[in-house]
Amino acid sequence: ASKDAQILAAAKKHPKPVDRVFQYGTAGFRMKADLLDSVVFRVGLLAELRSRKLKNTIGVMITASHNPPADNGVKLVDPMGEMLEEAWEAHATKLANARDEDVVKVYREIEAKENVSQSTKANVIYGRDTRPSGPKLVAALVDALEAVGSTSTDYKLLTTPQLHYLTRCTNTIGTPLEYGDVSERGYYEKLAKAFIKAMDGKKPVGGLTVDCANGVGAPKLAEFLAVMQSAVTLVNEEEKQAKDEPKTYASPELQVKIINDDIINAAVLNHDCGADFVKTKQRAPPSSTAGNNDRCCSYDGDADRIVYYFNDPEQGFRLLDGDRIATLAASFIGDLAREAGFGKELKIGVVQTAYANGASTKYVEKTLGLPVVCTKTGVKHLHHAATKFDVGVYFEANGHGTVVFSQQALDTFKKALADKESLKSPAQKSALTTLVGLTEVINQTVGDALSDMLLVEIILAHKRWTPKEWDLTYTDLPNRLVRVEVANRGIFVADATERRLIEPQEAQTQIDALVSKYSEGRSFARASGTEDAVRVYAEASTRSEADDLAAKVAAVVK
Ligand code: 16G
Ligand code: ZN
Repeated sequence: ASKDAQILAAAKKHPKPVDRVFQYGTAGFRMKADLLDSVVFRVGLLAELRSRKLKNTIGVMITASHNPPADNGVKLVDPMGEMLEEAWEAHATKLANARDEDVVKVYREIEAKENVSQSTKANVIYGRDTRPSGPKLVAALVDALEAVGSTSTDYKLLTTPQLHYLTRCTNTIGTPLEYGDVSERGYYEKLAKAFIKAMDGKKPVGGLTVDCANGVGAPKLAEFLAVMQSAVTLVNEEEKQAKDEPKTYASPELQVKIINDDIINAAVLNHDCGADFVKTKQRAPPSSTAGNNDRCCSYDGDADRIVYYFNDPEQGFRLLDGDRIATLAASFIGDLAREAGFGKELKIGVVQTAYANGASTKYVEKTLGLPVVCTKTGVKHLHHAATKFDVGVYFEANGHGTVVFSQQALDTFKKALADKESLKSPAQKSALTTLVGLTEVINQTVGDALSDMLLVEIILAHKRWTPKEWDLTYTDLPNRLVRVEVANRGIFVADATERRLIEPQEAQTQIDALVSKYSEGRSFARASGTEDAVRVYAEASTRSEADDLAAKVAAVVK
């Protein structure tokens, strides 16, 4: 049969539910899993087009992150491991909403509009989280890929950042931009080896409890820890082979206790645990038995998000969120760069969103002396802005984030380390070694809970800090986030920083008037990109003022 006939026949096996409108949003398509069959099928078609267009491998991830177990979702990963280019989000939406009999027509329209190469063959790789609906949705994806004759690889269970890693590796293997081995094992080994080097003999202060949200992060973290056992030998053998003065690295002795690792009972995924629970409820998962001052962290359901926390005997629960990870990383990398001999020519910057606590922004600008850029909510916006720096640290307060290094910065670091003549002191060499180790520990494609966790562990070990010292670097302004149900969230249009409403003007005028009455007051309202609601954020110098300001601004938008 012709390709068109094959697509049509396959599309009919995955009928679109009538009366449903789908939208490719900030995190792809996401909803109740039983509505997604046709959507995933059509994402498969689009992945094939995108792959032929770019003459590269495209990734597809089936996950609904921190959502409840009955939900699922799907998103596309571009060749270097970035999120799908925005212009193609519209194609995804259009294809997902086409009537079954129009699927071929829309597919051909996109193909023509984008000048998709006819002579290239597509290649798509894919993975999924632990949700029970995953295998059935994968089957829909495979039907699409077979109908259009794309080759593909099923990586089965993966964290979202692993799929991003594998996509980049697939597209760069054997080139100067090679990113790592194209396998899960390669991912663990790369991280483990870099972690050992960056730790450089330092030991973490005490153990770490990791809450894996009963999601895919649990088995993956366990696999990583197993690989780490043998990685010390690997690193030391490589040193012996490559260097005339080989260094002997010690085991970093990372003591991890994994909790919430039940991926068999689907009902417990993200339930009373995980990064989203901890961040929104501002407390540890009830299942945690960690003691006072014990270092803890929580991943989300697909392990692309992480927050740290501990219990302070005097103050109670203390959250160390994305803002804290960003400030910790920026401060440490800034120090290392200076010790390694780099000056102002190495541009280090921090990217945040409007939700970043004002105290963290002030700390970065005033104490660290680094520039801060504010973008719209959503990883792709932050990531994009971060690539404008040589070293771009980006985090959303909710724990999505990573650090990106420009190719030029990477080359400069490696060259400096290789150039023995110019290394002035052992301290400089050690700073450079740590810096290079960090660039390999940190997932350059997207925020990664496992990799971010290793980054934090390296920094705390180097500083010999407990979470208490980390918490003391600055004091958060009291803040409140409220969700407001409105008749039509579409009328709320924010500016590029999402800190102000362009429309309705009247609402912004009222918000300004309210904010001016509070000391260190700041508040904004923005339409959610994932829910039918408006979110109001407020901060002020005291808890009661922050609550009060949030309530008043909520009343303005209501
Ligand atoms: C999505 C975004 C997340 C953002 C959240 C905001 C990605 C991978 N995820 O989950 O970064 O914080 O949306 O949700 O970009 P909201 O628009 O409902 O506030
Ligand atoms: Zn996630």
